[in-house]
Amino acid sequence: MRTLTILLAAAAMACLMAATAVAATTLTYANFPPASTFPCIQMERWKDEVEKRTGGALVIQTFPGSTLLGAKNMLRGVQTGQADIGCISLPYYPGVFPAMSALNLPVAFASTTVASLTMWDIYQKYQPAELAEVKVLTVFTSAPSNIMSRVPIRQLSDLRGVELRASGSVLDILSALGARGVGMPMSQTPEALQKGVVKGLVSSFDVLKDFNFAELCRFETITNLPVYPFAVIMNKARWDSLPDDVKKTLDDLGRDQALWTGQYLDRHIHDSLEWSREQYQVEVFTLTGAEHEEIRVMSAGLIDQWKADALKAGLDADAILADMLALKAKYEAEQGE
Ligand code: DTR
Repeated sequence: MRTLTILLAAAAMACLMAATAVAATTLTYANFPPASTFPCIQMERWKDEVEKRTGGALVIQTFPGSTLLGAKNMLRGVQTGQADIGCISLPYYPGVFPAMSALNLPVAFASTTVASLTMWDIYQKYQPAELAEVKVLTVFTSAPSNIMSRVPIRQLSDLRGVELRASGSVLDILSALGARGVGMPMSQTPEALQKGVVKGLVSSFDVLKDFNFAELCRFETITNLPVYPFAVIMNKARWDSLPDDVKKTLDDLGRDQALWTGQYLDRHIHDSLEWSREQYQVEVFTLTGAEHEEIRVMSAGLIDQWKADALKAGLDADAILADMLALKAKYEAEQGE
């Protein structure tokens, strides 16, 4: 009798486990930078929200730090199903995203929250063909880009000949200002800095703390260069296989996640700079009004270049740009910027 009870209990347990296994779908989510950085912090928040909102029907298995896919093979890896979900930084794929790269233009975004919400609305309105082969789950941007370097850049003329790591439009702006821009994804930057291949980098200040770049880069120059747009994309066939209620839950989370990430990063860049001041006594330089104007004039050509490329890709460049600027102004007013 005892044996029978044990057997029955074991059988019941096995059925329960099988039922749970059938009910829960696991999706893999790849990311390229280390777990401590903001693209991965937002990934963990998205995972927690999804698991909560679907009551455990979806389980998200996260892979930070290029353990499943890296910065450059992320797009292809998601399209071919090596990962179900992946996080891409659009400026790492020159020419691939003619519409959404508008967010990388020098239009003086000062807030990540504003830039991320603007990006979400632009994506929703235009649904550009460049992202049609994947499902876009959410989008967000980095904060405005500044210089972090091992040599002091007190004024724009100090940039002459200095090798600085960047990507996308920031690379072009650096060349226009006489610096030597070196293009590479963020995930390769720690090694390039260590080895002295570059003397610094241009990105948002979160990386001072999250990569501990403040230890090597004791000099920070506030330049307010463009933000970098990101998209979280999912394999299309895998998306199509999800039940409608789960799809709706993920769709409902998209804008909320963009807002959450923007607010997180806006807070975090301040914490990171404060931490760097306390931990490493970093020096922070500000430029004069005339120097900011010089940056604006030197980078204005990028907007025309973007327009020409967007037109070539069959896009209504003027409409996208006008909408982006109108949304930026709207969200700035709403956020009290
Ligand atoms: N500024 C972009 C994006 C970026 C900002 N912080 C991080 C952290 C980890 C990866 C990317 C980014 C860049 O320099 O790539």
